[in-house]
Amino acid sequence: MKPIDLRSDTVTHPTDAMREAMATAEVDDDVFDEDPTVHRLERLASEKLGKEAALLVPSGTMGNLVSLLTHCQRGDGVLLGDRSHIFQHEVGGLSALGGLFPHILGNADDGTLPLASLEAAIQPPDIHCPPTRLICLENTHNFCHGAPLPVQYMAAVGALARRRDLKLHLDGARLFNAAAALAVTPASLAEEADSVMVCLSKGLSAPVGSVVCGSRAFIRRARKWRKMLGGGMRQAGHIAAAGIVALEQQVERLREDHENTLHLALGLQEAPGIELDLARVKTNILFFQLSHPSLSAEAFLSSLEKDNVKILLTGPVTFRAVVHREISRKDIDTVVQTARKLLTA
Ligand code: TLP
Repeated sequence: MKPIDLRSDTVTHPTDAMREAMATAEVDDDVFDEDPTVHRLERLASEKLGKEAALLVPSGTMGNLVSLLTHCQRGDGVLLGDRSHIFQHEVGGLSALGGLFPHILGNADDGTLPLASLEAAIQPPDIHCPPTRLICLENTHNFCHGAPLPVQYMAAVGALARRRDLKLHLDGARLFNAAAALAVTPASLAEEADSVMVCLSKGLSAPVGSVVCGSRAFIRRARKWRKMLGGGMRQAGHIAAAGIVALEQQVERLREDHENTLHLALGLQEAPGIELDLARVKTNILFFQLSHPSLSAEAFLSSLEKDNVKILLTGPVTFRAVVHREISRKDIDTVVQTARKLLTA
């Protein structure tokens, strides 16, 4: 029996339309910048994000790294949230490969970096200090319960960045989820950013790929960093073809995932030992805690798995469940029943 896999929306498989498009894509060598399908995807992505140009990269991690390397020089300071994916889950690539200095600020629970802490963290032009070059935001904010950051906040950080002569990079791995949750366009959320990375391989279900968008000059320089990192791909149109289907056919239905996530939260909050904050459930990511008199977090996790339900344990008693296209309303009901059965036994 196929497991109900809530570990991440990255587990989604390509749709039939994607498989068809990949098989029949017109392709050529993208390192020569001659793949027509990659060009189509990059045009489509840049239009949707309201930027001049775009660059297909193999992963979100590479997209963020390419962007940071393009904005900064060795020794530059980057303002980052302590719960950001770039800080926590990208192997420290910005320091290891880029020689960049991560200046870590506390994320508020809503995923924002308070304007006052950003302002206070900007280093003076002092011989002792790494020059602050870049602010990074994440929208939706994965480890802040998938919080969508509103347009007004993005605009305020953009204004601050311009005033203090900094660049702004947006990790928009799930920017389309944020746009759906806030009922705004993805371009309005990316407007203030000098660069934005969006993933095609998460809720949008493409098998591989992310796109970095920015000005023409920025993307020209980013292309060279991508090559240096080994991300120059040849007949990449086969991958881009699935990405085009993702952007054209999978964006509208993200709302369904958000509704199903709320349904999951409503069901789980009734189970004994589960604690969650319903007010924080805004997109497709649900975090909850377990404090049960007789069942440890590890035992709960492995019992769920025996019952065909996979989720992630992200802290000693903290779980993350991510809803996606391959999770139906019926699956959610099954998960809720299974969890309740295990916790009341
Ligand atoms: N996130 C993955 C894991 O790495 C945690 C997940 O399952 O959520 N930015 C954000 C906000 C992300 O959530 C991720 C992946 C990335 C960047 C990196 O994308 P990939 O996995 O394509 O390198």
